Order: sequence, then C-alpha cells, then structure tokens
Amino acid sequence: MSQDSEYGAGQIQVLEGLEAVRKRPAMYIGSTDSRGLHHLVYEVVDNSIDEALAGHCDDITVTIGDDGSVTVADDGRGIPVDTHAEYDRPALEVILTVLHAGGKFDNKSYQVSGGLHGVGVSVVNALSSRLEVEVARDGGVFSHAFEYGEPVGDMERLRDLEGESSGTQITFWPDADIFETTDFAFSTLSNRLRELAFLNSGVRITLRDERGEEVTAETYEYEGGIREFVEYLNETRAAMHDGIVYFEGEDQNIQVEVAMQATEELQGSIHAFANNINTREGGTHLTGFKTALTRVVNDYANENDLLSDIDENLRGEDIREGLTAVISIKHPDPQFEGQTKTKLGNSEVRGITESTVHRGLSTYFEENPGTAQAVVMKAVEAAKARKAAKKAEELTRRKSALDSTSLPGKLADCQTKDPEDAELFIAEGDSAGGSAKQARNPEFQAVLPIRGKVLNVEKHRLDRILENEQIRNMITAIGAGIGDEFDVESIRYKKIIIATDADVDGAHIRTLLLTFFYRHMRPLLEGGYVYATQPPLYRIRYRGETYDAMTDAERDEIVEEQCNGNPSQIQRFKGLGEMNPQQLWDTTMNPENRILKQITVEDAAAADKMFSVLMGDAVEPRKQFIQDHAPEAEWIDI
Ligand code: 0RA
Repeated sequence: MSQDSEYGAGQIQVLEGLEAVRKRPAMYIGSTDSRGLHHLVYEVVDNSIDEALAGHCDDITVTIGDDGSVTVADDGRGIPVDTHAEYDRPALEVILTVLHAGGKFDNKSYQVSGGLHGVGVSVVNALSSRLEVEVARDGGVFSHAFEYGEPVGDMERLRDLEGESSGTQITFWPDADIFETTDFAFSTLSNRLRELAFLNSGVRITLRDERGEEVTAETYEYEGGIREFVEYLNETRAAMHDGIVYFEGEDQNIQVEVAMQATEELQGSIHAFANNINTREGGTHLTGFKTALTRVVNDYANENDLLSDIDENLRGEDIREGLTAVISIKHPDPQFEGQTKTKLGNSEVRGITESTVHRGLSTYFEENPGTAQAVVMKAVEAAKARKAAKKAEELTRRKSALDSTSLPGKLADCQTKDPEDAELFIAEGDSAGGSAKQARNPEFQAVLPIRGKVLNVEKHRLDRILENEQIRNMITAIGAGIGDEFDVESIRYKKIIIATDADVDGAHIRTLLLTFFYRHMRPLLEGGYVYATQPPLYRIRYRGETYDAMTDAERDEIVEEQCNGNPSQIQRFKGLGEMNPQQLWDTTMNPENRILKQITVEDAAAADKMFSVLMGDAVEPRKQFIQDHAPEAEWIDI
C-alpha cells in the first residue's frame, strides 16, 4: 500500500471490488485451506500490531468463539468513523468494503506489519459470511455489520464513550463455501501470536478459546522481545554462556535487532524476520548477519592464535553450529523476493545489519573473552570434524548416497518414473514392509521397509548421519540428495508416506523420520510432499459388510448404528505388521479408502523448538511438551 499520494479520483478507478476477492481468494490470501483460514486472523491482528508499533495500542485479544467466529480486539485508536469525503460514507465502511483502502487513511510513517499478503481487513470481510465491528473513538461507541462483504444497514452510534479507552473489535465468521475447513487450530494461532509478541516487545497478546467445556486462555507478553525468543528457543539446549547477546541499530529509518546465544548442540537455529514476516528464504539481513559473524569470530581467533589446529580460517558453517539467533528488521518499504516471497531483497539492509553485528559482537568479545574463546574452540571442533569427514572420503560417500542409479536393495520400487504419480511408503519393520510390498499397486507405489529405531539426527553430525544405512537408503530412494545439496526438483516421489503403527513406538519412529526430513530435507516438508498413514484401529463385520473405525468412539457408533448393537466380529488392528496384505491394501494403501495426513511445518521457529524439545537431552521439558500436546492428536502439524 503506498501512502505517498493523495487519495484521488484516479486511484479510485484501480480499486477492485470485493467480488474479485471472492472469485479468486487464493490471489489475496494464498490459499483456501487451513493456512488461508488462519491467515484471516493474522490479517486483522496485523492491523492491531501496526497500532501497537505506532505507539497507540498495547493489548490485543484474539478469541476463538464456539460459533465458528474469531474476534480480534485491541485498544488502539480505533478505525476512523468520520465521513469519508470521496465516498460520502463512514470511513469505517469504506475501510471494510474497499480493497486496499486501509492504508490510505494511515498517516503513520510506515506500516511495519501487514502480513505476507498485506491485503487488509476488507479481504477478511469479503471472505466472511458475517463480520461485526465495534469501534470506540471520538467520544462514542460505533457498530457496523456486513455479510459476504456487503454492509448490512448503516453504521450505528451505540452510546457515548465513558472513560473507556479507544479501540477496535472485529468478529468474523469465515465463509464455509470458500474455505476447505473452518476449524481454527489453537496451536497454529498460539505459535504465531507468541512469535508476534516476541517480535514486538511490550505488546500483550491474549489467545482465548471458548470452544471447550471451559474457556482456556494464554497470554504472551515479552518485555525482552527477541532476547526472550532466543531464551525460549534454547529452553532445552545447553547454553555455552550466560545471558543473551543483543544488538540493535537504526539507519535510514530501518531498524535492526539481533539476539543470539551459543549452545553446545550440533544444530543451529537461526531465524530471520522482516516486518514480522518469517523470511524463510533468508535475504540481505541474514547475509549481513552471517558475514559479520564469520568475520568477527575469525578476527578474534587469529588475533589470539587459536587456529593452529586447522591452519585456515573458520567457515561460517563451523561458527554457526549450535548457534541460536533471531534477526528482526523493520523496514518502511520491504521488498520480498524468492519463490515463496519470503526472501528480503533490500540491498541497503545488508550493510546496516553487518555493521550492527560487527560493532556489537566485537565489543562483546572484548568484554567476554571466556565466551569468545569457548565459541572459537567449538567452531574449531566443528571445522576439524568437517575436515576429517572430507578426508575419510566423505565426498565419495556423499556421492554414492546421492547417486540414485544404484537403488537400495530393500526398496521395492514402482514402475512409473513420473514423480507426480509415484508414492513411496516408508514402512516400519520388516513384516509391515513385507506385507506392504505384497499389498501395493506396483505401478505407482514403492515400499521401503525400515527396521527398528531410526538414528536421532539431532545428536549427530552429518558425517555420522551418512554412515547410517537406513538414512542412506532413504536418501537414495528419494533421489534428491541431502542438506544444502538437496534438490526438491529431483525427488522421485511426490508422496512420501510414513507408515508406522498407531502406538507409542510408531509415533517415536515417525518423529525420528520427521526430524530427519526437517533437518536435512526441509523442502520436502515445505512442499507438502510428506504424509502419514492413519490406519484404522478396528474392523467391524456385520451381515457380510465390513466397517473400519479410527477411534473407540467411532467403533461404538458403528456397532450401534450399523450393526444394531450386535456385530458378528470386531477385530482390533495392533500394528500394520498384523494386517494381511489385503487388509493393508484396503485400509491403508488404496487411494480410494485410505486416510493420509499431510504433514506441514507452517512456522519454522516453532517447528525448530518442537524438534529440539522432542529429540534433545532435557527430560522435563519433553514430558511437559508431550503432556501439553497430548490432547491434540495432530500435534505435529504446527
Ligand atoms: C485506518 C486508519 C487508522 C487506524 C486503522 C485503520 C485501524 C485499523 C484496525 C483494524 C484493527 N484494529 C485497527 N485499528 C486501527 C489510523 C487512525 C487515526 O489516525 O486515528
């Protein structure tokens, strides 16, 4: 939204109607699946965050109603209610019904928030079967309602404002004809709202859920901002030094903040944001950060003669091993590039970030020589391991791991070579694998059995990981390499289906596999190519018919409603290995009947935290995490 021109007649012509939004919703909010649905909430919250960043709001409450609605309330200035000269209608109505109108009223120096799509509240209105808004400002409380984006009646003045603060409250009911699902996930919203609270220190965000027997609520408020974000990410990691290292800088109206803490872990956890958007593809802020970090650490190491063991400078990757960092910049005119528009392009940001980090970290090292030494020594160890791995012909090993001309012996490949149609089942245990090989449709279904526990990749460096046969088999079967060299364009299957038992061991193996994919083949997850089977728990027979039940409740329902309370047989499936090939085909592999769960990782920082909690050493946080998430059977989808 450009703010630099007057709102003239010329611009009115280019404003599109809200029908365009309803016709092609994906163009405005990315998609109409669960992701798009949650995007509606973020779109409204972003406006509240903008009020907070402009210094007018410090409290935001998001409520998931028990009637399919979401309410976002803030104590900002309130959406303007005076008459809009051009339209001769209340500004409130114009902002909610005219695409891109919001920014035109805005006299802020810049709009920091504004989402990935940054389309404004009118888009939320257009995609809602109903939207109600209440505004407190100019001495009164005003209300207005809309259906499918169209005003219902006129804006009303309800009463005088008596001592209360100004603010905006928007309640919307997403249109079930537009969205594939209208089910809001508490964990999805909580992850993003927590992240926003970290990124905008001082803002208090409360998430309430009114859907259960009792109302649940969580409040996120972090005076320490991204410092507390790093603390949170490191909750289960062993830190190498006390305190979080923090720098900030500002130039050309661009703000840069960096918080970091080194840990003993092998996995780094670096997250870059621009205007509150998680820039997963990186960009100039991340480059500036990395350049400064590598330079300062190498300068310190050389000045103190700490590199005699490796006889060369440390590489960036050596230094970033185990480093947790959050980089957050706020820019008046951010340019987002890349395939998913999550790469920051503004070239001036690189230098500003680089000099902020260079200055800050040099000072920190001077003042904390003990930490500086420890950081260098850890990086030296990483460099040694890297060089050793290379010496041990890591390259050739890698090459054979990458080479898909020699497929693993255990793999029963499919006939089709078109990844679009091809499916790979990764089956737990040799017996399930054997059944799956017999059960499958060999035209498009491949089966790779994996035996016992998978290596916990969270605990090993790449050279060790590549020695593991199961892992090598997966890399070869998928056929697209690993790590930095992973090329999602070359994957041999566009459905990679994890088939594990519906028990604790099965869940553990699934988590280990997902950890591997997340750490070393992340584009697989980002592209939505990873699935998990959901085999039924029971098979019920009655009068020649068979029914499958996924849960105990479903079993009871089938017994009552389909079998008159008297089924001829109820079979409980304990594991995939216990099904015969026909049953396995019917329930788990046949595309006509099976239930697959697509596994996605929406929020990289939250996923990172989850994997380090689940696969790390600390026991208490892991117990707590599993306890907290036990009620959500689908905890893995964050
Ligand atoms: C337009 C102009 C101004 C504020 C807002 C919109 C606004 C929108 C939303 C949406 C949710 N909460 C909101 N709070 C404010 C600036 C108003 C002024 O200059 O007084």
